[in-house]
Amino acid sequence: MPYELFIGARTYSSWSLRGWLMFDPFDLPVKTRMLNLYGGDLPAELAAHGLAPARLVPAMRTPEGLVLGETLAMAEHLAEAHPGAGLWPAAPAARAAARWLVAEMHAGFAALRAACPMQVLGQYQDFEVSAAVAADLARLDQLFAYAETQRNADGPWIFGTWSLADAFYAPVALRIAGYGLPVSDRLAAYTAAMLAHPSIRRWRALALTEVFDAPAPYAQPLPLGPWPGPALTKS
Ligand SMILES: N[C@@H](CCC(=O)N[C@@H](CS)C(=O)NCC(=O)O)C(=O)O
Repeated sequence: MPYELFIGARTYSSWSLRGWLMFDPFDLPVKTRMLNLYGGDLPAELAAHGLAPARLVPAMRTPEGLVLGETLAMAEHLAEAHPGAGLWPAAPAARAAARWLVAEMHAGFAALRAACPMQVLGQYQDFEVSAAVAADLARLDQLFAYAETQRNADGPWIFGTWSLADAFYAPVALRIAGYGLPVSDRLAAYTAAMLAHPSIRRWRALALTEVFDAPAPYAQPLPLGPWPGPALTKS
């Protein structure tokens, strides 16, 4: 039995995407199961699949039957179980910095998350960036600049090669894309790399098959333009 990963709507569920990005880019086999994020009683649905006390998505079950219902625990468990898969950066300083960034993502960026719910349908036009969102974007750039000083490898990802840090920051890149947020060259390049990543493209292709009852979740009162190609993010 491979890992089982229980997720919500691919179109909107940023945490589900984080969970999936702990598997797919590392070639860790996983069976993905879709739950109804908007059914009204997610904890009961999770319990019906034997996942109590998990109450949010993603949740996962390991091949040994261990249930985990928080992304940080999932990340650490997978890194421990697959030491050769490179989930965390190999060098201790980079690994510690990656844990810092992941923890700050897990706990922070409240303004950006609230103002720009993740969606992969298109790019909202004319989104007005509040001071709080601008401050979150500035903090993001500061953290990425710091990560660059801890890198041991070249590449487009936060620590050079893809790591769990990128799994946690991917939804932020998709928010930059989905709302046309004005960002530094560093963040624009990261967003472009993320839009081109095969796992992200696969995730979005499946998201586009999803159908939701009207009104669509998280719809913004703004025109929705096409999903940006890598060259279309603003800087
Ligand atoms: N801290 C959790 C966050 C998970 C989370 O907020 N998931 C959302 C979907 S993106 C959810 O399950 N929402 C359903 C609800 O709040 O009832 C983690 O790291 O796994």
